[in-house]
Amino acid sequence: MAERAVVTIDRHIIEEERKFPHATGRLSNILTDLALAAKMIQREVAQAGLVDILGRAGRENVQGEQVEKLDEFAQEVIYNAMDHGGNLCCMVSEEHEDVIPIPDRFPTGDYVLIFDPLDGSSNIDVNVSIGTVFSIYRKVSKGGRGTLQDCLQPGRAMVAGGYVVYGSSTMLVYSSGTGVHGFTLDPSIGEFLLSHPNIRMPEPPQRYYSVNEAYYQRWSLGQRRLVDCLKGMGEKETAPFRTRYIGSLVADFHRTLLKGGIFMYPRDTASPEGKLRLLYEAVPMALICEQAGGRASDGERDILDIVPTGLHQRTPLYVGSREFVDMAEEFLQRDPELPC
Ligand code: FBP
Repeated sequence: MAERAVVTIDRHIIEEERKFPHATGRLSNILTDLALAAKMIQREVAQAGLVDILGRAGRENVQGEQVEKLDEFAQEVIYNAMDHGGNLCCMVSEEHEDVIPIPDRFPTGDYVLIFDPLDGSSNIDVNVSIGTVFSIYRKVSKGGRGTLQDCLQPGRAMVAGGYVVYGSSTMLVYSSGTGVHGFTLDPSIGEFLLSHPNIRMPEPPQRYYSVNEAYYQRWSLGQRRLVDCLKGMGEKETAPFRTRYIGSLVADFHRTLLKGGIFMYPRDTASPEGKLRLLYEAVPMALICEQAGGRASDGERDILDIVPTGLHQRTPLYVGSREFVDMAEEFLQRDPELPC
């Protein structure tokens, strides 16, 4: 019986590139280098309990959070995989305050890489799925080396984006604007193989909502009424939803993408701007979600329309099935005020 065509991520990237007659191959190089970095991070994550890679690195990052050793490892792996290929003009990372320049000894290219090396790091020590998130933009400034201007582009200008989820299996999900494709790492051959071509959010979607309800008292009235409604307790008669919350954005989003529903990280009295970072958490998920037929909003507008003003700016996030994100916006716009 004929073997089903095995499509590695390298082959898929080249086939996608052929759809763009003027492609230089540089974007493909960036995506394949990222896939390599993901394999190296996966190997370390998989044996985290066996080697001295769990726990804190003993320093704080720009967000004021304690940095985990695996955060640092993932940061270094991605930086070293991407700094010398001549494809990038600069990088931005959750772990670095400023724009990361390409070392002078290496040539630069026309793309910007923005990434969260390891998202959900608070779950590392307890063996819960974590992830890497990335987005790629074309350089807009004049001259060789990248500038802040190149890094503060709205999500609509992204040329490719996605994430890696290190879970029961390791999957890389990306889009370069022609649909969403998922690849599962086959450890026996060390290759990401196409396992989920052309991912579309299910219609009708499953009725899942995902939010940290421990912050209920800190939410706006609109947010509280929304969650009450999702639980079938609201003024509007709604068949109750089921809830799922892992506390790891990549894992919560991946479930929402494949099953439908809505993931929310609202703004609240402790984080009036929201907690999640616009550039390297919300925007890449918004691209994947929209490309798969869903929506991503900050409660008022599409995440991909937001023009960033700072590398580490935060945003509320509502992402998932279009009808549920629309519904969330209605509730939020009716009662937006945060409690005093
Ligand atoms: P970092 O680990 O990258 O700082 O990520 C933020 C994050 O862990 C997300 O992955 C997750 O969705 C959220 O924070 C969980 O926050 P909370 O513990 O407040 O629910």
